[in-house]
Amino acid sequence: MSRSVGPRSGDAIFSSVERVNAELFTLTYGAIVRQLLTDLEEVDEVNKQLDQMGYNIGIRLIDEFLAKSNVTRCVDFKETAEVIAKVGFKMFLGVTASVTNWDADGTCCSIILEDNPLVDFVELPDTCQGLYYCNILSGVIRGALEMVSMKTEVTWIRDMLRGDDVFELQVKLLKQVPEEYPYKDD
Ligand code: MYR
Repeated sequence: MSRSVGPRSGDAIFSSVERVNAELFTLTYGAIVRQLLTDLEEVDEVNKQLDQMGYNIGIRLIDEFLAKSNVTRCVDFKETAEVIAKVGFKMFLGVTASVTNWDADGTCCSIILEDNPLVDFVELPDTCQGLYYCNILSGVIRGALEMVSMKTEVTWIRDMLRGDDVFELQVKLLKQVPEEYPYKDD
């Protein structure tokens, strides 16, 4: 097969580099999960560990997110959820998600992911049926939101690796800690 030589457009080079990066990221994540399964043996322990790793990433990633996205304070949790789905997922995973299933008081919703690069090439064996393969994502969201004063519980409701049609993450706002104004008004 002949390889084309000569100039290529910047876009073509950029997209092939991006694709390789995305594949490397996906394969690296898979290797981490596989190693955790080997080391910890119990699927529940792997779920916990992935969540904790995600949390540790989330508490750091929020600074980069706020700096790069220019997102300012959200007026309410509804706006926050939209920002996560449309801006956060795009920035860090290259895909967007949708927000649905709001409860009456606007403190609980579902984030739906139809496309999830973390699971490209992934098929779970029967021994891993209880595994929440993408649990790192729930931890990232929980950690990031905690840094902007929102205590949340993030739970997987649907998972394509378990045969569901989409990925669905339920995000529940447990507590919003008001940020204290650091100066005294005279
Ligand atoms: C605010 O009201 O202070 C802004 C809150 C914005 C929170 C955005 C959190 C982004 C989390 C990114 C998750 C990416 C998952 C891959």
